[in-house]
Order: sequence, then C-alpha cells, then structure tokens
Amino acid sequence: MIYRTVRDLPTEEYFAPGHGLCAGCPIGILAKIVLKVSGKDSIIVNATGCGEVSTTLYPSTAWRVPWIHLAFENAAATASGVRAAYDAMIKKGLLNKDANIIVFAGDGGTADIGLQALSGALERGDRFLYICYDNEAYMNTGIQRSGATPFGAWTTTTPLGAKLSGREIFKKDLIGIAIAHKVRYAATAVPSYPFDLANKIEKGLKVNGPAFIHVLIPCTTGWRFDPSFTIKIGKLAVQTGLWPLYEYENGVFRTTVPVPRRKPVIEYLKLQGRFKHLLNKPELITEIQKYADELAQRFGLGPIEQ
Ligand SMILES: Cc1ncc(C[n+]2csc(CCOP(=O)(O)OP(=O)(O)O)c2C)c(N)n1
Ligand code: SF4
Repeated sequence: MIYRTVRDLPTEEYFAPGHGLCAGCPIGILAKIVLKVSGKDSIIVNATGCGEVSTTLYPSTAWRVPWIHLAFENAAATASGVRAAYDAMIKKGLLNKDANIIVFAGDGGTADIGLQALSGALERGDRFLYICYDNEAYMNTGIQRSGATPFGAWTTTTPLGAKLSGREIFKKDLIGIAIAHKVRYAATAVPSYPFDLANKIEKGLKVNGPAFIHVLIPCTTGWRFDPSFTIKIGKLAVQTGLWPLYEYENGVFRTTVPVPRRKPVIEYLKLQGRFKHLLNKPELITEIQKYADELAQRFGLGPIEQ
C-alpha cells in the first residue's frame, strides 16, 4: 500500500481523543498515523515522556491496543523481550498470528538514557520498529536540554546570559548511530508530511529486523510558538534543510521529499521563542545556516531561494 491522500489511510482509530497532550502537539498526529498503519494487532512499548504521561492518565488511556510501560532506560530491551515472547508463543502454537511491536520513545529516552539498550537490540537484529519522537529536549520534566537539542536553543539547562546563548553544540546524530549498526531500515519524518510518514511506518514494519524512524516533533511549549504554527514549523524544518526527509534501505540513502529551492534558516528560527535571542546574533545564525547547507548538500536539496 502506498499512502498518497487521506482516503488511503484506514478509517479505524486506535489512538483515542481526550488525551492530555498540549494543544497543537503533533505527538497525537504521529500516534494516530502509526496506529492507522500498524492496525489493531500492534503492541506499543512506551518509554516515559510526553507521549506516555499525557496519554495514560489513570484510570484512562488513549491507546486502544496492547501497551506496556517500562523503565526509562530499557525501551529497546523490553521490545526485544516482547518479540522473543511472541515468537516463542507462535512456535509453540499458542498464537497463530504475528503482531507489530513498536517502541515509542522521546529523544531523551533514545539518544541519551536508553541508548545502550537501543544499541544492543539493533546489533542483535531484533525485529521491531523503534520510533523516536524528537521534541529536542526533556519536555515533560520541564524543558531540560537533551543530546538532541539543537545549537543555539534556549532550554532551562542551556539558559541565556553574559556567556551562554543557548546550547553550544549541535544535535547528536541519532539516526547516524542507528545506521552505524547496519539497521535494515531507517528514516526521518515529521507529522507535517503525514503521507511520507505513513509510508515510512509501513516500510519499517515490513522489515525483517530492526527499523528506526526519527520523527521531528515541533513542541509548542518548549519551542515557544503559537499552537496554530505546528504544521508550518515542521514544514519549515524540511524546507530550510534543517530536517531533510530521507530513508536508508539496504545501504542506500534516498531523499523522499525533494526541496528544489531552500528557505533560509532564519525563516524557521524566527517563529520560535527558544531561538529569539539569536536574532541579535547573526554570527550564530550563520553557523546554523552552514549546518543546514551541509545537510542540503548531503541529501541533494536545492540552493537557497532568492
Ligand atoms: C533513568 C531515569 N533518568 C531520568 C528520569 C527522569 N525523567 C523522566 S522523563 C525524562 C525526560 C524525558 O525526555 P524525552 O525522552 O525527550 O521525552 P519528552 O518528555 O520530551 O517527551 C526524565 C529525565 C527517569 N525517569 N529515569
Ligand atoms: S510539552 Fe511539547 S512535546 Fe510535550 S505534550 Fe506539550 S507540546 Fe507535546
């Protein structure tokens, strides 16, 4: 199945409304699309983060499929265990159909605290789909920086002052780490391009081994923008070259959303309060532009539009 329009997506909803995500949070769009593609025979392995604490407020849950909570650092190890248990039950004839095992974890739970477990599972070749939803900080605990926080971003632990202008290093290359494990399938995505996202989920679920999808999540609360801008900011991340959309399959990279004319990074930065201080620091904006230019060159995106 190739998803091109909303009519291609199943009508069933396995992610219920009424959760506690912030207004305009695209984690809800992501969860909805993941479950539309994966269907009812899915098991969600959920690390602590906004995506968990906001959707599982006792005594309710927004997940209409089997779901497991785990200790923060072991999402991938738990998924490996679920996979092994499932395979064993099928082998013993206790179950007659397979399930889609899907990890749903934030950038803190993936790039930082859960990285060892993820590395182990990728290296063993365990078959499940790992989705990292990357809001570029530890959001549910109060906007502390993570290894995925971008250069120049304000967070409560990269504050602004006489010496500091937000985070002083660039984002950790998380998907690069996954690919270095020779993972079968890896891709970047953003809910602003929902059909690109849906097609990647479908591919990731079909792979006979681990698959990793890195999803950018514009966060209204931590990035400081009006909730009506969620989709626009996700699109600008792609159109500026800061978040190229691509997939990596059997050793080959393919850009899935071409950007023939790029927008300058300032278009993306100026809409977000976390970068507001950079407007008086053109030298830092130049650094960020260079970072986008390098990505653009790597993924074949076009020049900046005049
Ligand atoms: C081992 C461990 N370290 C730290 C914490 C505290 N903690 C809970 S959630 C969280 C941040 C989660 O960040 P992320 O995974 O990026 O998810 P987000 O809240 O941004 O969705 C932290 C540090 C914890 N629960 N367990
Ligand atoms: S803090 Fe950010 S990521 Fe978390 S629920 Fe709110 S908008 Fe979403």
